[in-house]
Amino acid sequence: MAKAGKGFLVKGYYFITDSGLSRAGNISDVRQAEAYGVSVVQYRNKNAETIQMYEEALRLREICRRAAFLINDRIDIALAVKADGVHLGQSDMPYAAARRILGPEKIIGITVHNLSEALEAEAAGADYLGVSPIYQTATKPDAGKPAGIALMEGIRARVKIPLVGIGGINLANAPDVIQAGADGVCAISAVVAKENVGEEIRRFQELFAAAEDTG
Ligand code: 3NM
Repeated sequence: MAKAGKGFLVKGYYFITDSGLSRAGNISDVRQAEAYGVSVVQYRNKNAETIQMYEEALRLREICRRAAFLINDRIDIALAVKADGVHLGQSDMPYAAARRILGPEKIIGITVHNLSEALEAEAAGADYLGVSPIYQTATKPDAGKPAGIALMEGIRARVKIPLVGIGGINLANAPDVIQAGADGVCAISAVVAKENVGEEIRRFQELFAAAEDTG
């Protein structure tokens, strides 16, 4: 089981489910993500009924043994299935309230779009930040204007907790995001929509290994 709270490290490819884009379904995709050694699996489902989310999250919880298992937005589902934590956007439950509900051990990640949100989230106690959107994305139509890697660089210079880039990231542009200081990258359409999810994850993990080799 992944360590929660202070010992938690986001590193490399960060997996987020997308049942709309997936070919083989969330269960199969998360099995692949776990098998290929991702540090985080985030269950994100904006359309499902609560009962469907609960039942699917329970199954995914069982699959994620090495990977930290996080739930997007839904603190109630995270508690109900004993997830390792949650990922919260700027219009989800505020960090302090989420922390009171979840207690000190659970992982809480926060999406930020600028430096001031990043500084605020770190000061509040977030375990890691999602920095978004780096590039143009069709996966989240309301993601807003792409910030480019300058946002990652600017936040990296001021923030110590782990940073994950998201939004329009693919195998071609991920090296720039890593170079800008990202500890992890999330790429949904570049992985989940592909035939062989595990193989695409492996390619992303190789980019991180290559970046470490060259310092
Ligand atoms: N959140 P893709 S962008 C889930 O900007 C999500 O906060 C975003 O998908 C944000 O890798 C996004 O296919 C979707 O661009 C990312």
